[in-house]
Amino acid sequence: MTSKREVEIAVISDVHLGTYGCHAKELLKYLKSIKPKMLILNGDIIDIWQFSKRYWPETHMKVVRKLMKFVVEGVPVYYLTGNHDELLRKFADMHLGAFHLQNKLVLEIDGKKAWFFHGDIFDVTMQHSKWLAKLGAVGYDTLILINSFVNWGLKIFGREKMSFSKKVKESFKDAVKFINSFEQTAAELAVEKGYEYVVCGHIHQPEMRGIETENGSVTYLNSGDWIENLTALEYNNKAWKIFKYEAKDYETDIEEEGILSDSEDLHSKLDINVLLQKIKLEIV
Ligand SMILES: [Mn+2]
Repeated sequence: MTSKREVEIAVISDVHLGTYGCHAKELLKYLKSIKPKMLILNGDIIDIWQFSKRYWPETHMKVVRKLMKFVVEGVPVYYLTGNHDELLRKFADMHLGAFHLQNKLVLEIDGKKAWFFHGDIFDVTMQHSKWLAKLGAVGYDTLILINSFVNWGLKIFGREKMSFSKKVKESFKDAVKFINSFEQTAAELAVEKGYEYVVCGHIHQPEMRGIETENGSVTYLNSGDWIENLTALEYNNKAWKIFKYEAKDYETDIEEEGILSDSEDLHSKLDINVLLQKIKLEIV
């Protein structure tokens, strides 16, 4: 096997494990091909919304195991919550060894402030009260609370939750409009807060571009998804890029068999005791 590619920061989002659309095998190949110094999972990794016990293939479990392996090896892994895994929000700010469960993350990367969050808060705020999303005084966690409250309210009145995929189906023109205003809202909020990078997921639209706002400019990034685009964001040598998974790059490298044998290896090494021991070591 060829040596693993070193990546300073890798960001993935919208994997939707537990759904038919998820390209778990491809993601597994990608994760096995890199050696990240830090891994950011920017929301909707496990699809708890659509989760059914009937659909949980072995490859999906292998992705979870691979992520756990990074944690055991001491790679900082940030699991940022999304709307399809919003049940995890009540456990936010939980830290277990190298594993961190949070709603958002702010990092200083080579002197520049980067703001990571999934981005679903804009669904409700953009539709019902755009000013709310832009209100700098309201913290991100407060917005999440308001969002859950609005969704709860919608449910009470028999209306469905805000869902982006639904919007796409409704009309392509609306989707383009939605993506544009999503990116613009994220950029405006980030400029207001003094961040140089704003990194989202949620809209399944990989992107990397500078956005000008009235009050300044910001680099907007989106890690895309593992349903259609099969993309990740990678930061190396002071620059971001969008990684796109191409089947041809992986054909000879790790075939089915490789994945299987490696996972058997994982079975033996990655029992819960090893994990607990590791966590204990970190605490001591
Ligand atoms: Mn989402």
